[in-house]
Amino acid sequence: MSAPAPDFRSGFAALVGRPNVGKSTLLNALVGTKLSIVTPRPQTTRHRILGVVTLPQAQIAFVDTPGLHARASRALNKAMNRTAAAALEAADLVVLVVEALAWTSEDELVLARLARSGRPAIAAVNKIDRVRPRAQLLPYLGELGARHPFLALVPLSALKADNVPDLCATIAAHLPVAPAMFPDGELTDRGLNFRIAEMIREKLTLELNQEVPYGIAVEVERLAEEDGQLSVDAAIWVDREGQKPIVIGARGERLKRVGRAARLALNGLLGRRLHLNLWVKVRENWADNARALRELGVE
Ligand SMILES: Nc1nc2c(ncn2[C@@H]2O[C@H](COP(=O)(O)OP(=O)(O)O)[C@@H](O)[C@H]2O)c(=O)[nH]1
Ligand SMILES: [Mg+2]
Repeated sequence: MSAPAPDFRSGFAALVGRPNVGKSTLLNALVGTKLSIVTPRPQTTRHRILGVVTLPQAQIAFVDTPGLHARASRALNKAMNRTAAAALEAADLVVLVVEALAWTSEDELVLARLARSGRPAIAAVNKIDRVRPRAQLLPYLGELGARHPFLALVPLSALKADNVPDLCATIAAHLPVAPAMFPDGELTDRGLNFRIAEMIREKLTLELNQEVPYGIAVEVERLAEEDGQLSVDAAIWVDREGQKPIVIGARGERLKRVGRAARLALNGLLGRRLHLNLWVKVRENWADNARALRELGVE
């Protein structure tokens, strides 16, 4: 291996923004693999997710965060806001993710947090695939630039992986000169149990109606090598007895669909065959209970 370049740059870049602007989709596009789960529902991301991009001249440790949101009344939502705020404070650089042509009071709230942190910031203007003609973006970019002294405004589409390398290059140029923090090829600090649990939660969230997903947590209880495949027992925690039949579905059909979808996605992602056993368990009001949150890994 050659010696690191003397002007190699590295640091943490936090992806912050209101729920649903595409932070997790962007993290996955940046890293080139699915590390963070994505659904059309706000507040899908509950944890801090690290995704490392190593370039010839720089290493960027991206941190995907739960969306900062107003009206956080449950313990779970408060913990999610704390996680996002902590990542923002610890970052060398902040990437504020916004949705092209949209600006809401929740964006305003996140920007206020960012301004208070005093961190250097870049704005990633996401979902430009929806903007036709593209010239419509210009006044929006002008207004955004007037709201805060961003180092740069980068229009992109995380979904179509359009202009994502430009964001990397712009961030890299603004990181401190420092050696790499992670070995080349290391993409995340999250282990297999976490990634399996999250994939199950994604498939479940996609299946469920409006109300239930916020009361769902998934925990891998056993993971073992058996006959050349991974055998996984996972618990799906609901916070009320009444949600159990909703998750299981008539004759267990819904749970079967979730298991099948998660298994197929994980087969592709991990390049391994796996066998999934899912159980639905009740833990009353876990989302309001600080101890239960810690036990379920929500920091
Ligand atoms: N059209 C379009 N949709 C996107 C784009 N990026 C994300 N989305 C969608 O926006 C929704 C929320 O995405 P997600 O990454 O979970 O947002 P987060 O809550 O900020 O992490 C999902 O339905 C994504 O497919 C994009 O570039 N274009
Ligand atoms: Mg997310």
